[in-house]
Amino acid sequence: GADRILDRALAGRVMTAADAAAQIRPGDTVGFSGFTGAGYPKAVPGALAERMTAAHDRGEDFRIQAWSGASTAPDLDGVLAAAHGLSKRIPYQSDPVLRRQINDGEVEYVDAHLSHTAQHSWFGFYGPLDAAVIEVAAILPHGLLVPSSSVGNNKTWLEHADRVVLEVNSWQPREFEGFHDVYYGTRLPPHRAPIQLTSPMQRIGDPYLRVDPDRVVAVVETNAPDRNSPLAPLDDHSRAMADLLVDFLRHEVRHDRMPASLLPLQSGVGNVANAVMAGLLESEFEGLTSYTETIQDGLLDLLDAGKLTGVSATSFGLSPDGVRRFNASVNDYKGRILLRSQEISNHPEVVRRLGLIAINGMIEADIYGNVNSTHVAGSAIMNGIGGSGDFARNAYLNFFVSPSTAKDGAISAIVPFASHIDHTEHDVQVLVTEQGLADLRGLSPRARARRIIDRCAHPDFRDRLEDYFERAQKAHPHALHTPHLLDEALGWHRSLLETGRM
Ligand code: 0RQ
Repeated sequence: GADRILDRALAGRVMTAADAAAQIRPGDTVGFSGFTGAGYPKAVPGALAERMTAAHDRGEDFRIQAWSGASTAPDLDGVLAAAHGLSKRIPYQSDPVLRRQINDGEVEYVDAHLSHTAQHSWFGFYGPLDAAVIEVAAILPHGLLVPSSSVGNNKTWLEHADRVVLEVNSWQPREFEGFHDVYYGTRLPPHRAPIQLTSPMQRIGDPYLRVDPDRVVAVVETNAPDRNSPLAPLDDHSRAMADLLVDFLRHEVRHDRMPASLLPLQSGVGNVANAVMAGLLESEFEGLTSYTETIQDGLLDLLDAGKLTGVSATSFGLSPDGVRRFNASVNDYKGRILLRSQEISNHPEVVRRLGLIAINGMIEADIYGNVNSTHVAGSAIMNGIGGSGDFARNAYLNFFVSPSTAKDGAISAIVPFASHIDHTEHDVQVLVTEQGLADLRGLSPRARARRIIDRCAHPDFRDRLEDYFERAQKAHPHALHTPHLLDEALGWHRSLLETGRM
């Protein structure tokens, strides 16, 4: 559309996706936009994948390193992986084809805290960034860009990359102008200053991203939707976990550990997180705020109901129905939704200051409260740590939630020893399964074990956990702080690998 590219020089650099993809060379490191399936480039990755396949057919090597905000979509991670075009991927993914290649050893994956990527890139820990491919909603004069449905690491990639390719997606609402707050005050140590953000909806930056127009080598026009995945209908387990969690928040308010309007909420992506938002919708809570990563349908519901006064995030993660609702009333949401860079949405300093309530999923927890968010049986990656560490470690109060079993009851989510640890026992406060809620605050390891086994384990596995715990205490009477039977601690996972069951 005519209102999408308002810079004369950059309008002159419009070209096809195929021509733009030719700007990316074998061996390049490329920073892509995209976070939870929102705001990723829709056309250039596919055109690049075709060039990679053609090069491979000629017997030439053509692979790149890809950095992003977080997960993208089949049109980006999926096509590049299918073309065997990725050598390394940072910092989060959830694509089935890419996951298989990582687990097959074909692609190197650096699974990093999402608040760390931008600074680690600036510190030079990852090496130079050759190119950036960034989706925007519009290009304004003088190198100002209206961001798209996610901000992610775009500010950093735009500043850092030698060559910039912009995709202007006219499917994204032009009304996005004014929805973003891009903070340009970050500095590198030893010159850092405090981030002056003291309430979730406070603006501390600019509504626009900036780019040096001289570095923009291509502009591509697109009109394509984000990857908007439908949400599964709420099942009994999600509802049960949501009820437990909301009831626990009531308990915290009654004990004066939280105001009646709670503290800013952060929730991970997925059905349980969405169920918790649905639980809050049905509850008496009002005047809620959210400082989170991703805006799912449940947060829109809370905004629509007037129970949530505002939400700060770095991306959308809406269902097709959620997108329709949002697009139909974009202007009504202006001022109540802010998208920031992920270095700010997930910033440990800000998370600690605001005192978040952090709610995230897990794969498994052990009886002492160590949490595994990322690996199956210790070795195979599922998605990645994402923002869960940024939030949980620094929150006022954190929850890790999961059904007590996986794969139709074959696997226990509560195990003697976690096969991989993303969140240590020191960082984990409340565990929730459909069986119950274990408040671990202020408990010693053995008290935690009793509570986790009693409250959270599935009845099919409870006796065996109990038995492990009792025998571990008898076996080492002078090592009773965190009793373990080292030969058996990972036996449940060995059994999973050998028999498909724990
Ligand atoms: O796999 O579909 O093949 O059966 O894991 O599990 O129960 O559908 O739950 O979608 O909430 O995902 C931890 C992976 C949970 C997610 C995790 C298998 C299970 C299924 C998904 P199938 P569910 P969810 C901010 C927060 C890390 C990032 C994060 C995650 C699949 O929450 O990636 O927190 N978290 N980000 O069968 C073997 C077990 C299992 C298991 C589940 N114990 N053993 N497989 N599964 N438990 C957001 C961002 O950072 C963007």
